[in-house]
Amino acid sequence: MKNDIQEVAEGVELTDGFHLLMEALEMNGITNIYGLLGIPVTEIGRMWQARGNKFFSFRNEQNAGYAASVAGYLTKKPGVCVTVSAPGFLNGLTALANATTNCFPMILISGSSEREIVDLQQGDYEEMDQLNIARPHCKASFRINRTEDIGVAVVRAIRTALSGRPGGVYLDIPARLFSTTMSAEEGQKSLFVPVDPAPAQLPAPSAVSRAVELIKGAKKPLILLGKGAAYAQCDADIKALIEETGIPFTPMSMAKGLVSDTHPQCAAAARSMVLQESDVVVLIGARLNWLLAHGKGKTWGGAKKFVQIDIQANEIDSNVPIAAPLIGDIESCVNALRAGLKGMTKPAEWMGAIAERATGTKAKLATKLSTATPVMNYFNSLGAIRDVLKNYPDITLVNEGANTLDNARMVIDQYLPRKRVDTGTWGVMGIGMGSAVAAAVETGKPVVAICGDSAFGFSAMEYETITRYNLPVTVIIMNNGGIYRGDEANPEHQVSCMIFNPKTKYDQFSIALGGEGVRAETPEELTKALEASLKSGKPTIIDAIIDPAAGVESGRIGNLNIVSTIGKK
Ligand code: OXT
Ligand code: ADP
Ligand code: MG
Repeated sequence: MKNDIQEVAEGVELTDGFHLLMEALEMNGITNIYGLLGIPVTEIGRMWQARGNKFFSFRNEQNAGYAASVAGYLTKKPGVCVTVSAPGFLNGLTALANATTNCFPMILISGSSEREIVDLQQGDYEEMDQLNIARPHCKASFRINRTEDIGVAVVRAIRTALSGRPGGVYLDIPARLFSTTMSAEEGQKSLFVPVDPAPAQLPAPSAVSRAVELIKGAKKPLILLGKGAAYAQCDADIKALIEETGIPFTPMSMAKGLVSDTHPQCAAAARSMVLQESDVVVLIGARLNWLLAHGKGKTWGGAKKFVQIDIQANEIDSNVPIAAPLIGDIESCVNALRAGLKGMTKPAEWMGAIAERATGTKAKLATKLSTATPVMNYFNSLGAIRDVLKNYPDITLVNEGANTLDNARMVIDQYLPRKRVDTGTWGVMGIGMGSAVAAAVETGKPVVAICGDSAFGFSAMEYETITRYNLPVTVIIMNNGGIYRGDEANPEHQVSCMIFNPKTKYDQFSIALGGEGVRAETPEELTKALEASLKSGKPTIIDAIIDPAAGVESGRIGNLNIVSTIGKK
């Protein structure tokens, strides 16, 4: 192969693929890599660290990938994950697909086998046609074949991940390229930084006027904030739009805190009412997918019109007709709306009705949160957690599970933008520990992960990653002994497929992996343990013992669970 030939004169200083890749990443502001090392990428980790950068080494690539994707979401720069070939690549691919689904910018870099062997299927070490396997699961799948192309490939990956709708990019590097050499001077010249990789995209003036007219004519307008709005990092503009127009808003789960859950215009506690009764809904960075019942049916009540702000033009009309599409970046669209809506009459009566409903719902919830039970349930345990977390508005909350997810989302207020990371668009279990690592690393602040016991199991071994890097992460495991519930009866001579070993002690697991471990059986014990953990900043698992009968099948999405039409046979 051409690459193998050293084409430079003797005495000329050389560089190689490893160094060019690292220099290209560094030049583009990447300082943290999440990954798992082995043939052929091991040297990247060692050299990356030796150069003063951070390599966060995981126990399974899937979790490293989740960490990279969350880093991308939190920083608006692509998170980078490095894996070995075939099996490592496939583990990482789940996370790359998840990043793309969630619109998080991420780059998965995998070492791969040599083309001549893969293409003839001659059985190389960890042989796999990774480039083509990755293709349907991300925005773009690129291979680098020549050292002089590394600079352009990295830039292309960054621009693809960030521009338009953000997402995942796969970068395939055949093993031999890492050690292929070229002139250091020429190599240096081949590296560069892209100009404006996520350019502003201004909405058309006619589209803005159409949306403005619709909103001005509404009697019961509603703003619905999605995680695209949180990602956009134009928090002050969105808050200003809400306050200047007086329109109530409700957040999707990861948009909680973009404008505080305690803001007087927050309609989260009257969610079903506002979805049903509103007449014009302004979607900002939220898709009308399953999480929003596809914009139709009884969730949405009577006739209504949608204004939809999104950067991806073909998202419009994906499920129902959109009366006023606003295609552009959220910051530009929101500010264009603000200009057009200046002086608009605030929907005071509508806001008043919502506030009344929300006050009633909150009072009902407050009673549940303070009602003691012989064994903790989701409400009194989460109530205790909520009261502690009020004093720590800038911790990141990571949340996964079914009942654990749905109830924590309902009970725990968020006060600041991008402080909640959860199972996202796919409702995927296993994002917990990877997300916790990334949130702690990227924000430099403490993290609390509230995980169902099933959910935690998907990434449990990464708790060792957390203790190894001594990250300020508190993991609260809502231990009800099973998926959804822990009280399912065993069939004859078998263990139920929905339950776990009731002897499992997650506090002891933490101690075994070098962290602190506390068992909490009452809300008071939970409060004490959480406060102590947050004060100490030490990695801690709190094993919160929850009544095995407290949960419901599939949490709040039981309607999606398919059951046999003819019953058990
Ligand atoms: O208005 P109404 O009356 O409707 O009330 C709403 C609000 O008004 C009110 N609210 C409030 N009240 C008072 N005060 C305040 N402040 C307040 N705020 C809100 O609360 C309600 C609810 O509000 P919400 O949450 O906003 O609205 P709602 O209607 O729930 O929203 C709808 C949705 C769809 C947007 C929302 O429900 C949502 O985001 N859902 C996401 C659900 C999800 O993704 N679930 C995870 C998947 S479940 C399943 O797939 C699981 N698996 C299978 C599996 C998966 N997922 N992945 C992989 C890789 N493998 C397998 C597994 C294995 S879950 C699972 C494990 C489960 O076991 P665990 O042990 O981990 O967990 P436990 O269940 O705890 O045992
Ligand atoms: P949620 O699950 O919170 O409802 P979604 O992930 O469904 O949110 O929707 C996010 C939407 O935001 C996607 O359609 C994506 O194209 C869009 N988006 C992401 N970033 C921007 C941006 N900067 N400007 C405009 N739209 C964006
Ligand atoms: Mg459980």
